Amino acid sequence: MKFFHNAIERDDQIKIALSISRIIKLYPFYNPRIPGFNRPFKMKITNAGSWGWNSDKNGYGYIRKHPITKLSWPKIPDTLISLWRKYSGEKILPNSCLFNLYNFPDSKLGLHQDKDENNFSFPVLSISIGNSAIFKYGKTKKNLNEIVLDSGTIVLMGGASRLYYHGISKLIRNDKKDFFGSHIDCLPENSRICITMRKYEPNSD
Ligand SMILES: O=C(O)CCC(=O)C(=O)O
Repeated sequence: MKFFHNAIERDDQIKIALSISRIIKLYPFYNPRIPGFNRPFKMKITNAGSWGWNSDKNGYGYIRKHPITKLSWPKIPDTLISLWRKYSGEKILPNSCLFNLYNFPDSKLGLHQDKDENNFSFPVLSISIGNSAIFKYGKTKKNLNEIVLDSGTIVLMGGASRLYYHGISKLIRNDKKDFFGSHIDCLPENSRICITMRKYEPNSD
């Protein structure tokens, strides 16, 4: 697991937030549901790329279209692809980009491994924008580390850490309230967006 703190300058973070606010006009955030239990996650998602990650009562997986609007996912913004090129160490580009929206104070994401992609030789790269959050991670669920992810931090899970458990235990209040303010359409104040880029390989059968 590699952490690149302060990897994205504030103006570029705002550009990224603006590109997400354009995407969500046509591809709104929605609540994925926990398979089996059919309970909503405590965060919302939407996607870009050829494949979007989804979870519903039937299971986890990758889908081609937004489940509510039924539109094919939009292109991954170039600014995000540039960050993949700079930080992932991987020449092949991602074909999936998940946006998670966490609202203060209740949103969180339980410990999990990213293992719906079929080929784990490609890394997973995530970008934090907005409120800081507490990120827990480790090789097993019993031996966890904890780190604060501030806006502009990039996390790379590749090689030995590709299948590490990880999750968000808590959002931290942003008293400045100046980041996702009214100048960024559609994004609530005091929220956090995590952008996760991955390469999904559909099974050939
Ligand atoms: O919000 C984060 O930093 C982690 C996101 C994540 O683990 C996921 O979407 O699988």
